[in-house]
Amino acid sequence: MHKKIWQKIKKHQKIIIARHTGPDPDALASQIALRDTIRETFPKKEVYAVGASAARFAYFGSLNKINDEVTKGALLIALDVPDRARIDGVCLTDVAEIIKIDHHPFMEEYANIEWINDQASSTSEMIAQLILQTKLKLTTAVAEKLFMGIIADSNRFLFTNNSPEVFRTTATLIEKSQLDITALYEKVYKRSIVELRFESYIGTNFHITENGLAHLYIPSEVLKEYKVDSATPGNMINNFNYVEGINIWVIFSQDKANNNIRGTIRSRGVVINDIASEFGGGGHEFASGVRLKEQSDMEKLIARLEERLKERK
Ligand SMILES: [Mn+2]
Repeated sequence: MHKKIWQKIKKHQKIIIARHTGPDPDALASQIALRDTIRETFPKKEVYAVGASAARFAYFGSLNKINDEVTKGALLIALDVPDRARIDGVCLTDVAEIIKIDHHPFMEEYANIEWINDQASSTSEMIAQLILQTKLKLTTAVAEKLFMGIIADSNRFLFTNNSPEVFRTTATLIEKSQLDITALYEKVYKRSIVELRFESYIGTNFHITENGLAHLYIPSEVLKEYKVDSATPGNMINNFNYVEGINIWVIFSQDKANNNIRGTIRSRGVVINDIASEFGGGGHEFASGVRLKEQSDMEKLIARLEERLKERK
């Protein structure tokens, strides 16, 4: 697979690299790292990383704006995105070829080449392997981004997809590029006092059921009061792992701008992505998200998750 993808990269003059909407560190890290390694290896190629930017993760580097002319006849590499609907910033109909590189569970086939490894910790891990197995150049800046992508998506190897392979790949990145891990951790994990206060709010207000389901709805007034936005709860959801008596935890936040409710779900050892997809969402087995129209959908989702916990007993 590495060779096949390398051949395609070699062949195309114009390459567009996209990833999912609402980018997280893994999506951005893999995207910008792949763009930069291709540019480094093939200085004459036109390589673009597209999609909406995220101010909060600006340390990964900036993205490119493209027009329709660029899209025509280009190779599109879509990263970290299992379904075409969530690809950000590019029209699929005009491109010549599509390659998908992803670690989410399979959703639909939309590419000419699909490299899916749902056992990988992150898309960044897959891109690191691609670089290490081909003639793509590994610069320090590229290695730093991939390292940050891996630790963000695996939560410093805390999640379940931690094969010996990911440790080996990460060790190789560190060794080859002499990475200053402490400095990189600071970039990824430094947060504001506002977030700390908001985290306390969530911990204090969680409703916890008998079966170990913690849930909370945060209306926009509360988000305003804490000076955070509707995406913040999703970004801090992993901080509530390893709490005794909590097996599934879900935070809903009102998204006034889009007139809906964002829901972020996590669990420890309980599959939840099938339930998320019943509500039009999706994600990984133990980490999923949804967008809901009404508060009544929220109640229904909570009831389904509660049922799942009861079945387990
Ligand atoms: Mn990912």
